[in-house]
Amino acid sequence: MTVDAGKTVSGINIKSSQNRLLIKNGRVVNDDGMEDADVYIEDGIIKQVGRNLIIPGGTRTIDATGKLVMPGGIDPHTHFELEMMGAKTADDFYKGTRAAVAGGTTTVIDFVLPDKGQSLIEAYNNWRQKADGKVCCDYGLHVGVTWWSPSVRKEMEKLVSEDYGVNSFKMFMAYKDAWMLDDYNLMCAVEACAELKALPQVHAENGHIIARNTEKLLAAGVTGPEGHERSRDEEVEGEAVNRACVIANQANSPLYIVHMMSKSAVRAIQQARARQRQPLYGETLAATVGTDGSHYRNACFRHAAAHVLSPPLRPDRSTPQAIVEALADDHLQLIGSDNCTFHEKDKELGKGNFAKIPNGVNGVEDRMAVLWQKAVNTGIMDPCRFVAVTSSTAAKIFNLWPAKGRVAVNSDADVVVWDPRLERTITAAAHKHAVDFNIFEGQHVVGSPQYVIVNGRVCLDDGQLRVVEGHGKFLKTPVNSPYVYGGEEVLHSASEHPLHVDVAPRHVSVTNGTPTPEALNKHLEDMSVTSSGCSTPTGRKMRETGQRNLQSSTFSISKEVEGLDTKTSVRVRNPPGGKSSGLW
Ligand code: URQ
Ligand code: ZN
Ligand code: ZN
Repeated sequence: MTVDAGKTVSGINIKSSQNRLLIKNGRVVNDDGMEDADVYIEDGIIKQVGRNLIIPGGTRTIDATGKLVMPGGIDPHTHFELEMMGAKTADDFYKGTRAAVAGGTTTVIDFVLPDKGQSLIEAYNNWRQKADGKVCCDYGLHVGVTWWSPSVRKEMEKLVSEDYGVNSFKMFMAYKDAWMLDDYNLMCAVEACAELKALPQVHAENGHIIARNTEKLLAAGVTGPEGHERSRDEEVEGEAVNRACVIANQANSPLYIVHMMSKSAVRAIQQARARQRQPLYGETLAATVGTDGSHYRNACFRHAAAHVLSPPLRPDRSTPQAIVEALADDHLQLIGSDNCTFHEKDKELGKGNFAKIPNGVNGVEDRMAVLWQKAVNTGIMDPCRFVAVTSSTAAKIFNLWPAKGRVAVNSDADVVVWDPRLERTITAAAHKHAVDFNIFEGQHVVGSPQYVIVNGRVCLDDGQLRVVEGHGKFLKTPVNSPYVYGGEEVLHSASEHPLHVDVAPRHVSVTNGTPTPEALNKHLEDMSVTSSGCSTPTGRKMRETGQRNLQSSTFSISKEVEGLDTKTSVRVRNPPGGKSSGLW
């Protein structure tokens, strides 16, 4: 067992000395409200939330005065220890999840990506073997459907069973001659997901157009990283988003579109929502809000190639803010990282041919701080919506709610104490990734985690990283998520929703993206400390299933303390899956 960067601990029950923890004087932020409350944690579970708690002696106390106490982040999109395009990612499951925890993320969902013709179960077992002993936080798995046959359909059926615990499958409309499915097979796979009550996910790009454009660009002598974006511009992404939505609608299936990178893509999903029967979920990336495609024109190959991912960053420099606004307005529902890091030497495989540059960037560590900087410090998003898009919505979609994605009694003790005033500059020299480059290099951010608690263990302790290799566990994600397939009729327009209240996002005064101390204080004070304090669009209220028995605590509390009361007031601007009225 490894603690932090290489110290070995054996025969020590690492949890025993830290199994009771009180987070005092903070402001608890959930996706549907905020409340000034203390949080008591025992044996990895949140046992009490409120004021004047009765706490046993010997409990460690963290003072969270002036801090926000939020559910740990859930990154729904990582690639650790992935082999692709002749290279292997720099971040393995240890270093990748260590970086995640450093940035406030306490759950990741990685992708099993089988080779064409490979058994999905075999690939799943390989992924479990790579990850189980290494992860520093909990993790789940999506499985790629990279080829199609009746045997694949049978394996999907097995994978959604309790033995395997998979509830989402990713299909590729790009990477021709590798992972791409044609439309017929894509539709078969989407239908299979709907029949199994799993969630289909798509990588939406047009692989045929990309292949043809690549031939033409290379023939014209465009061989550098700038050719990557030119071979797959916004239109190529928008077309595929629309086609994926049509296929899902024909299959009468919900759909989750991963890594949406452009205004055209968001426009396409918005248009589809106006006509679609089932929910459509849109995920964007930290990379999309934190940087842009101007880097592809950098004269340094290393620099430009380090930004290559698919779909690419867009040269339109208004894209990052537009994507943040789409997240705030529920046109997009969540933000992942697509963390898929390659060292410089691996990116060099594409020197002389941009199509051979291994695709992928960092993001799992900086996802939360970058979004906070671009969205909350600019006044575009309030902290509740921040929690929704970085954590709670992923928990709901992938059926981990309310154990994950919520600070409430009986939820897992995955908690972040967020210091909205902590200032730092992102740099590869200080990041926890294994990779030698950071696409957010030099960015100044205000707001970062001070403490990160993973299953009740303090893994970031006043800024000091104390992760434990193997501390995380595999999370089985049951199919038939009530959020996706719930009994309630899916609503398509905000105004149709019985709880609809139009509330404008709260804005704070900013100078160059940095809130003034007065504005920040006002922003935090302004927010009501009741559950109605957020202007965020919230999803439908969930049945709080799977709650643990409070009495299983080793400490007997005389008075049961309820979790945050979120039932008194619910403000909904848009239903889950986004509103359909009006073009973005
Ligand atoms: O397509 C993806 O999600 C992975 C496999 C590679 N990363 C990327 O460029 N988006
Ligand atoms: Zn993809
Ligand atoms: Zn990916």
